[in-house]
This record gives sequence, structure tokens and C-alpha cells, in this order.
Amino acid sequence: MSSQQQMAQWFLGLQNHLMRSSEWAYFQNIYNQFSQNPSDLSAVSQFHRDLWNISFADDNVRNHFLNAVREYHQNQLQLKPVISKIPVDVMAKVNALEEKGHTPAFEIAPEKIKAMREHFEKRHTKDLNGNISEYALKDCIEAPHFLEIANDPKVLSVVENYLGVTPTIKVIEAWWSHAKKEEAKDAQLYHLDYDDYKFCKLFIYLTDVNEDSGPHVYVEGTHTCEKVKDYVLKNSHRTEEFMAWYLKKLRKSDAEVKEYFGKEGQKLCGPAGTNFIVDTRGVHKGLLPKNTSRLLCQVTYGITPQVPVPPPRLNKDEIEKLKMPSTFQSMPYAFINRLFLDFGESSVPRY
Ligand SMILES: O=C(O)CCC(=O)C(=O)O
Ligand SMILES: [Fe+2]
Repeated sequence: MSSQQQMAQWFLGLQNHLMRSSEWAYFQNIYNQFSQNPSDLSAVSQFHRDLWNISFADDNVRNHFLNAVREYHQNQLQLKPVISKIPVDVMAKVNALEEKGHTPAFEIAPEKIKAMREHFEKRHTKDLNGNISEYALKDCIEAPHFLEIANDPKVLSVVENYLGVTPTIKVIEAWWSHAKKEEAKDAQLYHLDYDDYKFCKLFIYLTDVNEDSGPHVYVEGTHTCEKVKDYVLKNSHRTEEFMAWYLKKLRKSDAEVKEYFGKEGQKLCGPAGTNFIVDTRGVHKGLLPKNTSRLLCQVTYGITPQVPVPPPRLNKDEIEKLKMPSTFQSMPYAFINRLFLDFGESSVPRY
């Protein structure tokens, strides 16, 4: 099955689930404007376009939808939590994510970081915009320890408990932000990401990152409507202007962030191996590095399998060459990684 078919199945399965119980009447009403047939893919995509716009501005709608997805995952797909009894340290990180929008993740052994860095240094990058150059997906998947860290049960448990549903790995990537460039470009300027109804990213620095080597910069407490409401109130003399700036202006200047939020972003620095989880629905940027370039690995976890470009999936033989632990073939890991790894039809649930 291609990743497109994989995506379609999940969305159709969810639609059937939403249409079954009056608990989800809110979603049925939206869907019924487009079709009565839950297997109509074009209606499903119209439904999500509408629901996305509503839920982006309303935490209650978003949470109601997350509850529906959780029920779909548990009851229809029979997915179990990654760790059934949530460890105390995991819970503390979930709380930090909810509160601030970011949290340190877990320590990674230095020899793993070294092996990852050495791997990437042997591969070629593709220039993106003069300031940033990225590695191919294949180089990321083949990087030693990368998938293993992305699937660390504790990392997944933080992500799962923050998102409220079994996550899907949507994007795996690695890139250099090059030092000594003239001016910040694209994601080096403040912005919000729109990757999913709810999502978060794991960042792993493979180089030492201080203030001059391009840290990730995050404006704490800007990742939910509820929290942004505080800033709307603070800017009540110019609410419309604030909302237009917050929602419509793709790239936001440092001065505007300071003016509207009354504070600057937190610079997340640390030696190679530093890793953290961030909800980049909050306002953020990757600071333009001054002196030394930054090598970053990143994993995006979301609640739906919707991605801009569905990646090709590795088949069983290709996966075997990666020598990954056998747990990857079992649930919920096979589900979480299904956009990248294809273990064959028998290994996947009915999504
Ligand atoms: O380079 C960074 O630190 C941030 C990049 C970014 O905007 C993102 O990962 O969403
Ligand atoms: Fe971003």
C-alpha cells in the first residue's frame, strides 16, 4: 500500500467512526453539508478543511476532535498506549509542554550523537535557500539511532500524552543552518507552524549550540488559543490588528513579537546531544547562526497522517537492512511509523 492509500484509509475509517454515534453530532453536522456518504473522500477532505479552520481558533472544538480520534484509535484500531502507566518524569514533561510549549526530552548517549554526526557528514545536502541545506529522507532514515530515538518509548509517551492520541510520525528530517550568512530567511524569522490539528516536534542538536550558533527560539505560552487570549486582552485596544498579525502575517519581526507579546523568545541552547520537544504551533524561529553552523535532526509527530508530500515507504527487506529492534513491527510502533515503514499487510490494524 502506498502512503497515499494509507492516509486515505485512516481518514475514511475516522469518518465512519464519527458518523456512528450522536456523541460526534457536531462533526456530523459539518460533514453532512458536503455528503451523507462517509466513504466520499472529496467530502472528507472538505470536512477537514472546514474543521481545521474552526478548530484552529477554538480549543474546545479541537479538544472534542482529539477525543474522537482517541476513541477511534482505541476502539476501532485497538491501539494501546506506548507505556500504560505514565512514568513521573514523562508526566512532568507533558505538563511543561502544556504550560510553556516546550520541554527538554531525555538524555542521549554521546556516542550515539557522535555516530549520527559522522553519518551525516559523509552524506550530501541539498541547498534550500542559501542559508539552510537539508539531507534526503533516506539519509535520515539510515542514520544510526535516529529512528530509535524518535521511537524511544518515553519520548513517544510524552508526545502521546501531550497530543492525547497515539501519534503518527509525519516528517523526519535533518539540516544545517549555515553561519556567516547575510540575513535571516524563511523559518529563521518568527512564525507559527500549521502541521496538524495538534502536533509537536522533537529537536536533536548534533552540534554545540550557543547564542551565536543558531539556537531554536520559542515564545513561551503562545501555543494554544486559551493562552493567546491573554495577549489578545493585553492588546485589547487593537484586537483586530493583533489577530491579523498573529494569524495572517506569515513572518513576524522580532520587534513585533516584543511589542505584541511583551517579551522575547527563549533561546534553547546546549551542547551537541541537547534535545527537546516543542509545540511549534507557538511562535518560534531558528536564529540565524553567527559564528558556527548548526546541524539539527527533527521529528514531527501529529495526530493525522496528512503530510504535504507523502514519502515512499521502505519495504520489509529495506527495513531489515536498518537492523532495527523487532518492537518496530509490533503495535503501536508499526502504526506510529506507518508513513515510512511498510511491514506488510498482515502487520497493520484496520485503519
Ligand atoms: O531551525 C529552527 O530552530 C526552527 C525551524 C522551524 O521553524 C521548525 O522546525 O518548525
Ligand atoms: Fe517552524
